[in-house]
Amino acid sequence: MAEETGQLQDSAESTTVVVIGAGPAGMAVATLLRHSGIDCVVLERRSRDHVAQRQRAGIVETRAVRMFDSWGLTDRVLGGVPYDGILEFRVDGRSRLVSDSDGSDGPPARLCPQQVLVQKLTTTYLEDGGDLRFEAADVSLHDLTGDRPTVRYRTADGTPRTITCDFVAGCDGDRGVSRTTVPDGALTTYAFDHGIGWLTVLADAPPPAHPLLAVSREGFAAHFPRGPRSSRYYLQCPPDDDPDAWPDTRVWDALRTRLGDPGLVSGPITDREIFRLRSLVHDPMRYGRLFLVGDAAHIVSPMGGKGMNLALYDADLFARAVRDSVQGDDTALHTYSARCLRRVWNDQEFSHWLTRTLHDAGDAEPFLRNLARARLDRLFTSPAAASAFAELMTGLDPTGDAMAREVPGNLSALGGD
Ligand code: RFL
Repeated sequence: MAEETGQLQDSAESTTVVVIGAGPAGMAVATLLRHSGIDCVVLERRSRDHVAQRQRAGIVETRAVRMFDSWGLTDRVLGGVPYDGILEFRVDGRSRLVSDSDGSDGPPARLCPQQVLVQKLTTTYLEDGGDLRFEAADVSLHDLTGDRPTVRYRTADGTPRTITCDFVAGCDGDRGVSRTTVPDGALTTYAFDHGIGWLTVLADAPPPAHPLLAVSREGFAAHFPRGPRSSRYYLQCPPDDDPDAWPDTRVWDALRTRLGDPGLVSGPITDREIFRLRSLVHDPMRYGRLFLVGDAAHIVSPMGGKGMNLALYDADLFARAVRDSVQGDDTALHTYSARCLRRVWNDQEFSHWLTRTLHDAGDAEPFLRNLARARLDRLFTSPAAASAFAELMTGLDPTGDAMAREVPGNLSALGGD
């Protein structure tokens, strides 16, 4: 490739897949492709440091761990520690432990913060000779419905670059360029706003014994581990609330009240923001040779911990589909969107159910509050309900799994691929 600088002429490179975005979706796609011996180039608009520090999810679910296992990559890409599958619900201060262990053999979920997963995927990809370009500006996608799409961008020093490829993986999140390049009308968007806000706080404070979800009349709260000395907390609040209205003392007072734990140990708060609980699905997850992966195609409210895990699911299906295509079989590329969307809707339903249950059980009007508390009661007392919950938490539920066998006679109801 020519080593131009400044505004000198751009000469096109060629690869099999250009991956836009180096978050969990992009780095999983790139690592799996590279592991399959398939060329790709990853373009990320931010710096390596910025991407490596972005803290969000904390648990790689059982299904995703086993997915990496099936690629022989578990030891290289997963950090953290195995998760014992125990989740604590605290309702008005009363504790109930629910196990999401499915009783099957095979590795369990991992307490692995999102930034640790991204760092390890990045290291693995680079060790395997991967091509990853940070601070790629003005990325634009062209000829997506032709045989050889083109991706243009500028390097940090302003040099224009062009890459032609067979496929583009749009892994650039909800606000990236990939999906917005798709012409109006080509995708259908399904959106839902829960009308709920969460103040989320990261702190250097002791993690809980188990991930903890708390219901109270003061509103929902949660406490999750994010490392040996780090925790993420959530506090329900109005969606348009102001983070400045939550000084440290108010945060810790509200957590102690809602978690029913007057002795909760505080620590320095390192990050705080307010976001709306919302859900989005874009259908199909493909336009020509552009394939949308992860948050670029769907947003799930964080309740249930599915967003990052869905990104890993999409990445696995996409990498396998490209691998097949390189060997002359395009079937999996054609079914990619339908197969992903089936799990996406399954996980959206779970997340929606859990969101409604845990918020309504606290401060909803009396009828809805009693319905939500009846759902929790069933979860705590019925082994069948607990088992269904465990299936969904682990991601091992067959309902949304493209590989699962259909129930005979139920194909049309399930909207098969
Ligand atoms: P990401 O992580 O947003 O990464 C997209 C990457 O693309 C880059 N990018 C571009 N690069 C080049 N050119 C452009 N024009 C670009 N535009 C963007 C960005 O810089 C970035 O590096 O999307 P991805 O990879 O699809 O991963 C999705 C996950 O990040 C997301 O689903 C989760 O974080 C959601 N989520 C959670 N998921 C879980 O599974 N469990 C959890 O417990 C969990 N907690 C959370 C969460 C999301 C949260 N936020 C964002 C509200 C907690 C929070 C607070």
